[in-house]
Amino acid sequence: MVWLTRLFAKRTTSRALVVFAIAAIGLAATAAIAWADAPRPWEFGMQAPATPVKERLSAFHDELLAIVIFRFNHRSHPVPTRTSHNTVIEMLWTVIPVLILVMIAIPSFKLMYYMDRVPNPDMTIKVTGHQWYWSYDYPDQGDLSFDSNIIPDRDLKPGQKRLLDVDNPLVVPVDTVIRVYVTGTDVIHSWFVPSFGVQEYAVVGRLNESWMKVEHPGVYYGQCNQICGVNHAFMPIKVEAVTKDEFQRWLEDAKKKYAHHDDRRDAVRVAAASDATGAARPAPAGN
Ligand SMILES: [Cu+2]
Repeated sequence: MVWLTRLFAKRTTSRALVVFAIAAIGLAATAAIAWADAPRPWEFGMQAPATPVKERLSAFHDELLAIVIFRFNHRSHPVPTRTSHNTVIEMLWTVIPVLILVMIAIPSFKLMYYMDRVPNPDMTIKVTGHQWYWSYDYPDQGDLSFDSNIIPDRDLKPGQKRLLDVDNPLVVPVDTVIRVYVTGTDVIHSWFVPSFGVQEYAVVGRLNESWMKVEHPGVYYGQCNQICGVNHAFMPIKVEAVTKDEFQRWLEDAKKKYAHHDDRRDAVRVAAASDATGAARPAPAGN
């Protein structure tokens, strides 16, 4: 192989001779090894292909190599291009992405802080995730609390949304800054209401905080979006945003309606895991 190295080193050697020599060596090597191959001392080129894939890989490599030999040699390119080790280009492709990232980071951080800081909350709601329903507490509204369960398919009334409507929706007043505490009692859930931009993990033993200020009365739906068990898909969230007057009226009724629910806090209920639609869920005890 030393003679080959010298051959390359000689500037006067014709390219055609070099290519012919390489091809001859390649052919000879392929013929000699008889369909078995392993790395060899002074190996020149790739190992012989033994599969259709490797045949194509080798052929592609050889095509490119031929182009490189004919196109990019010292006679065709006496002065090499400086597309590598080009200080200007390297500066640009470092600095421009940094500037782009900074441009993204500034509004991104502003938004993260806006989401994170509760601006002088008018009221607080505590959301608790359970396998597989939510419960809602209004600690500063006379400790009102109740469970919110999916409406099974068989009980759906016209107009109610399958897998989204619940028996007792969360009711909140509009134009009110509401601090939302989120926690859990069994596994990790996540209270996710897309229209509110609120998505908060419900973790046992932790009190996570988010906030919302609903601007328009209406009904908003969400879902648990942390895989939390067999009925993960059947613990939807329904929020009714009402005017402040309507909210006060609802509060009066709700305090009576949910008054007997105080024993619920210690209750651990396991939903019927056998029914994938949630239809066979037993009615929560105490309702
Ligand atoms: Cu969940």
